Amino acid sequence: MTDLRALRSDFPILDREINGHPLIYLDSAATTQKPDSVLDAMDEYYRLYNANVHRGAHTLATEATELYEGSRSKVARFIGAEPDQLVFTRGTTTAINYIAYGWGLNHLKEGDKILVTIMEHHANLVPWQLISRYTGAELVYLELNDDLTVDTSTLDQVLTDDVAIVAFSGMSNVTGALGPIDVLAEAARSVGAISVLDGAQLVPHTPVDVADLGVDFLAFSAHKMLGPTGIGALWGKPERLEEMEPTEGGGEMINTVERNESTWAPVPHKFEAGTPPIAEAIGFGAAVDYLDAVGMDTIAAHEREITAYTLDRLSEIPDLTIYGPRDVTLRGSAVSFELGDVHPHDIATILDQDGIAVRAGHHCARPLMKYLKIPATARASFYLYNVPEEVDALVESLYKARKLFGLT
Ligand code: 7TS
Repeated sequence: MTDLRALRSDFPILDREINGHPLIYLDSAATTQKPDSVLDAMDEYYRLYNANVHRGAHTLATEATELYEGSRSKVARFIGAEPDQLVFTRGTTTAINYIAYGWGLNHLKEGDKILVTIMEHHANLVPWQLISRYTGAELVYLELNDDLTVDTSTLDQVLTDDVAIVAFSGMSNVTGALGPIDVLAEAARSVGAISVLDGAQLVPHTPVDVADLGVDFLAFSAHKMLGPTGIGALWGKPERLEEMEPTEGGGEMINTVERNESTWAPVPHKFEAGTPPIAEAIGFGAAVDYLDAVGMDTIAAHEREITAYTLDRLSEIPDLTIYGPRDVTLRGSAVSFELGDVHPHDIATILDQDGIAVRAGHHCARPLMKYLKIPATARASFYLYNVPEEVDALVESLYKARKLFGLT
């Protein structure tokens, strides 16, 4: 197995004990832990370079601006993009809302359709529902195959000329299923629709190059890829970003302001109103430096191996149901499961007693839960710092839970 355990010492939180046990952190799909280099970069900014960006002519302001814009270049390069195609946002959710309000509001009309999949996170559903209210557009859904990958065989029926937006996830945060990116990007192009890729669970886990994706927009969050909370990115094709209106107005995003009207700064600044999250942007830059140094191919290989091992080990446990593809080429490293009729929250509580952090709940994907006819799942999710012994501990703890709940 690709052994990245030497990296664990870069993550100070992994030294913690929880309920008398070493922390076993299996909740990286919710948010990842942060290495020293990210924490230090943010600390250093506040200690040495703290100033607002894009304004003052003084030395600190220039240095802070260089760090902030330097991070934009690093994050852009990480996905094969140019810096002026990369907008800093609060995260994936904000990025998708910017597209919905900034592009959708000006382009959608009554009767238009927004094609999504049933496995979307609420972040890629609710903004479209909101925008439908204003425009009279309507959501249409692709459903799932038996292995819980997206069923594209019904595309012919739903892909009509009035589809204006195709919005889909690169990887489900519940089932781990990878999205059919090529098929849906091509489907969007074929009817003149724009494509929006929710990359929250994709960009952290696999090499991504926007030139290969074929989509119009990509959204992702720093905190799911070793960076801080409060920052993420929206990448868009230059012509799409030009077509998009700013969702927020204020300082920084203008060119001229008169009493009754204003003109906008060039992309990407027209989308970054007000003082941006400067320290967070710098932390985001340090996070992609860290990922680059390890290598995204190495990280992807490691996750595939630990996911395969997890699926194998979980399959041994009687009464345990895994929700998601078994084939590791069709999935990422978020593994959802149920144990008999024990409520997933009870599972998570028992695991926590052994120091194991998993998430239980609907994972902000209620339409998917309804489709699967379950209220919730427990979910173990992995990243570069996880090791197979942690999977063994999870399995041992699940056997304990079986006993405790009288499953024999
Ligand atoms: N899209 C997907 C696929 C996600 O998994 C998440 C967050 C989001 C969008 C929203 O990202 P945010 O950074 O703007 O909040 N997913 C999860 C999760 O699975 N558990 O906690 C947050």
